[in-house]
Amino acid sequence: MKPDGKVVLLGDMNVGKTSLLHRYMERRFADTVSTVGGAFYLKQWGPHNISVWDTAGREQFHGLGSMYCRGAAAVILTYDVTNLQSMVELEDRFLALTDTASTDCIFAIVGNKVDLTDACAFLHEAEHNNQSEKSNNSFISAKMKKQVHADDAIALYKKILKYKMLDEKNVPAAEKMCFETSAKTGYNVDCLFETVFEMVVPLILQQKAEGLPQTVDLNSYKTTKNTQFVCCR
Ligand SMILES: Nc1nc2c(ncn2[C@@H]2O[C@H](COP(=O)(O)OP(=O)(O)OP(=O)(O)O)[C@@H](O)[C@H]2O)c(=O)[nH]1
Ligand SMILES: [Mg+2]
Repeated sequence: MKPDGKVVLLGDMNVGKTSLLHRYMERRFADTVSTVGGAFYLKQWGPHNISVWDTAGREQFHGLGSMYCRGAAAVILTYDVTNLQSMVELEDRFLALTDTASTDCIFAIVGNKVDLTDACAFLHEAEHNNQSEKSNNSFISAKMKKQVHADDAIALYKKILKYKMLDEKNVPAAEKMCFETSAKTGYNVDCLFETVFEMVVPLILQQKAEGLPQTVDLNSYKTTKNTQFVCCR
């Protein structure tokens, strides 16, 4: 089955790319091993099949990144809210990899592991799972310092627009495309992927429409041939 569109997760090692994708597709949080190369899931979204690529954040696999991004309809740039360096790397190391993506590529910026810093994300699972013994008190004792804030993600989004020479008026608003998630509790994970898939649909339709003239060319070529055949007889 040929996918209709491609979404790629990029970001430093250990930020939780594999965990986010696993949470969304398998509906759970499991132990992961650091990704080697890349892997993809196929997601059926209405009549479309979207491939969602998980890439390796390790430096040694960096060269593969632009290959995975080739023709991507959306790129999800992921950082860890407890690790400032992971945000710095997005701009320094990962943004340039998206040069091979579609010119209309949609960007989302995701701060993961927010369960470690924000009570609402930590308690998220508790709302949906009565067996959970989580409490606000256990959160307060475990809380970590948030090193990257939502404003920093919005600033990066605006830098990306500049880098891509895109006009803010023609792209989704920064506030809509910057997310804070927890693969561990599931907080905001569905919202992230569903927002991205919704936005990718018009692009898929456009790519399909652009593919149409080729089909027409092929048919007219056949017709010409047939006509010639008739003439020769
Ligand atoms: N607390 C918390 N831990 C998380 C979360 N997401 C991932 N982790 C943990 O962070 C570590 C790295 O997660 P991965 O999903 O393997 O990270 P990755 O970005 O795929 O890393 P690479 O494959 O090396 O690029 C694992 O120990 C996960 O259990 C989260 O939302 N909250
Ligand atoms: Mg991984």
